[in-house]
Amino acid sequence: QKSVAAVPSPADEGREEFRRGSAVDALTRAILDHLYFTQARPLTLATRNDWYMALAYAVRDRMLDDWLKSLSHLRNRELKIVSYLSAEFLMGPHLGNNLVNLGIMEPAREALAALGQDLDELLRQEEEPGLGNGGLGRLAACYLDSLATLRVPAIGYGIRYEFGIFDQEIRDGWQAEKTDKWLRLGNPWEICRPEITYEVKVGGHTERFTDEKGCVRVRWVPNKVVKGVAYDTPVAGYRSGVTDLLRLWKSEAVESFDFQAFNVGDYYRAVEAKIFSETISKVLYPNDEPEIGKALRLGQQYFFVSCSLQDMVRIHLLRENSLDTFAASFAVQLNDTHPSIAVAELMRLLVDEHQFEWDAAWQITRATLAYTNHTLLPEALEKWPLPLFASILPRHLEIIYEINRRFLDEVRLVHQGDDQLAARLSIIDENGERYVRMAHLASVGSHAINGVAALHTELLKQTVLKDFYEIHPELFRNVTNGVTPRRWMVLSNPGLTRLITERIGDGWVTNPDELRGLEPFVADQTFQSAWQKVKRENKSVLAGVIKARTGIVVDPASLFDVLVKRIHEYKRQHLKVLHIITLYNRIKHDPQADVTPRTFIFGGKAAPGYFMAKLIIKLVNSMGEVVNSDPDVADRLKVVFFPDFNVTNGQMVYPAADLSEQISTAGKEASGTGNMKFSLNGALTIGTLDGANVEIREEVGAENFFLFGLTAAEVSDLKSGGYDPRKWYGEKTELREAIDQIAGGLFSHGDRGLFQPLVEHLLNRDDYLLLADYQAYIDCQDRVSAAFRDRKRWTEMSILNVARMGKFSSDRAIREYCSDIWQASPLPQD
Ligand code: CRA
Repeated sequence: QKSVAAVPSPADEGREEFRRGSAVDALTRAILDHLYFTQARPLTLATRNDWYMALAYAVRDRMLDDWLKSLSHLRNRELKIVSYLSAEFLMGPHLGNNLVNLGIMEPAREALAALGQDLDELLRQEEEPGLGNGGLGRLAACYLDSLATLRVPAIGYGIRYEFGIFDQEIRDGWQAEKTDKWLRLGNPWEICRPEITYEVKVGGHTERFTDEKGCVRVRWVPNKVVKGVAYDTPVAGYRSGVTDLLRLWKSEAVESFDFQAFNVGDYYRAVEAKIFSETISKVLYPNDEPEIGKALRLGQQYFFVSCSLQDMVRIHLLRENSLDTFAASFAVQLNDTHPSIAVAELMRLLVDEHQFEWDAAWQITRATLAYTNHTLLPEALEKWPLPLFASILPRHLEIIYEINRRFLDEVRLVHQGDDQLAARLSIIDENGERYVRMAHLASVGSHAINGVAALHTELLKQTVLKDFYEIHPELFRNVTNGVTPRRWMVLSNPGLTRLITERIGDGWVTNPDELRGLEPFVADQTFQSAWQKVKRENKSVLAGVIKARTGIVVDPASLFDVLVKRIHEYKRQHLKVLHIITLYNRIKHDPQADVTPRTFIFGGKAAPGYFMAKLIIKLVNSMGEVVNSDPDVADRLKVVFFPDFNVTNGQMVYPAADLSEQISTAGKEASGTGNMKFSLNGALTIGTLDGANVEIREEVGAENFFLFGLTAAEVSDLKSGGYDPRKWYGEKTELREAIDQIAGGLFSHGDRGLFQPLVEHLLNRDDYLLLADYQAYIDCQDRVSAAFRDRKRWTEMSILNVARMGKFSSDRAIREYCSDIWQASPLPQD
């Protein structure tokens, strides 16, 4: 005891100032210290990565006090912990964001300069953890930032994929995928917790037995057991004093298990089991794409959900001695259906492992879980073939049958005789081959169901979850998505941040409604030119990067017209292509034509198995080659496909955009969040009434938004009336010309076969109504071109867009989740 007391506390002021202080000299000492003691490098041999690592460790040290404090809060039974279950967390590079949130960007820059290092270069050294596909994963990351900033105790639970989203290269105009080896040079942000591990069973069968109290219980006898190991990454709030936790699970082999096999001489079975175990967290799968139904993916989902729930049970039992109050300790959010097996797993833990009665367990489960739906696309709704499901999760299938039986009994009681209704609501799809419908499982097991934008929530209630809405309208709510202004403004657009802060102070960073304070300056000459200058500088930087990565020279004075997001037919990148070809033809018909100079910037990855999306990338590049090299165009149009669009690249692209393209077929894009990032950085939007575009337009004002196209209702009317794309093709000359050129090989060196699948699809099916929306889009783009020529008016609109974007902060969204769904509150200020 005595000797313990004699050890000075690490919290002693001054003693370890260099470990925690944010003054320049403290940071300098800390960086040198890590270079030597952590990286084991003398100054003379230090590589850029060594410097990056040393800096990262120095920054991480500065998060530890808050982090440890937050971890100890987890034991405080008064506080509800938000547990965000997500198969994806697209965090983006950590270093810059942590410097911003800790408020030490400038001291770090100075400290490095004194050491002869350039902070910007070290920022570029970080390989981003691409543990997500796009919007859904990035949303989870923005929400963690807001939770920590708002001081809400939270844990993000997910998978530590060894290979995240592939790196995209463009070869001969085609996408080529490269394995993302993000862990290659080490990850200074994570801390492995080898003592926080859980076993996860897979496969096998179940057995009934009578326990010592005479109750019939079920035992699950798996044929494999996998171990999950926790890897923790701190998530610092913006100057909030709170650091939340991202806990990702890595799968490993359970030693006892393979030894067993080894002992009976089955060495190869043991090695196979080990390989299977390590495969679980190997690679991230595409989402929002046609469901692939791979066993491994179901394995991944169950793996991380089981580890996470076991972890929550452990934490809860540190606070209380019974699981009765579990729902008061944790609010668990299911980020889409990927973690929806949580419904059955929490039931299994309570009933099989903790001997709860069914009804009590069910009450706790529903009180704990809530479900966010992120897509209406039928092909992206998860459902698992029954035999596959049974072979991996036999016990869960039994539990799901029981949940379903009880649920459908209730339905039948209220809606007597309506067998159709029961069949439609059933968790098991029995039309033909049988499936487990994960959206139904999530809906039945949750106390709240939400969509991610007002329109999306309405459509959810009218279509995919119509029957659920009719029987339980009180479960439904809307929480429109948001993005964090810290990463998407302060970090990525320092020029604009400075300009705004000079005028209205920096309160807007955590209270973006204060951006309204910019409105009085819209017409102010000096402010306008400063505003234009910032945009111009951002465009020049991007132009430099474009030149370096693609060889294409673009003019920062031209209109930067940007379409970056995953490549998908519903997002209609090919509608943009038709627009560019139309402008090209206008120039070809009249080389003197008065065309507003534009740089078209595309970016985004295609799912590796999505042929049409890959063909669209090829089309953009092939068309770009023709347009970019045509002397008649005389540089008035430039087409760029910016390779490997990810968070890092997004941070350069959004601040440099003049025009944001949000042109999905109405009713298809659940929300979109790129649309928010653009607007927040002063781009104007051209868009359909889809997803959050509707609300963005409401906020910024119809006169500051370029709207075109069919509404969701018109889309479904048109489709039900038997849509014939050939009618539009026949009527619109410019459209016909563009399509004929693609088909005729103008962009494929005469090869008429290359783009045939695209053309054929457009002319014969056109599921996403490009042809029907074409003319409205072209006309609207003509208005954009005219507007851009009036620089003053354009700048006013740009300022107004930023001033009115407050609603789309993820802080607002998180406040809504806290009050309407989680009943969670912030930690008191210390
Ligand atoms: N692809 C939607 O399509 C939405 C994000 C986040 C998506 C986007 O419109 O902004 O979610 N859906 O809510 C999805 O992943 C599984 O469904 C997306 O990222």
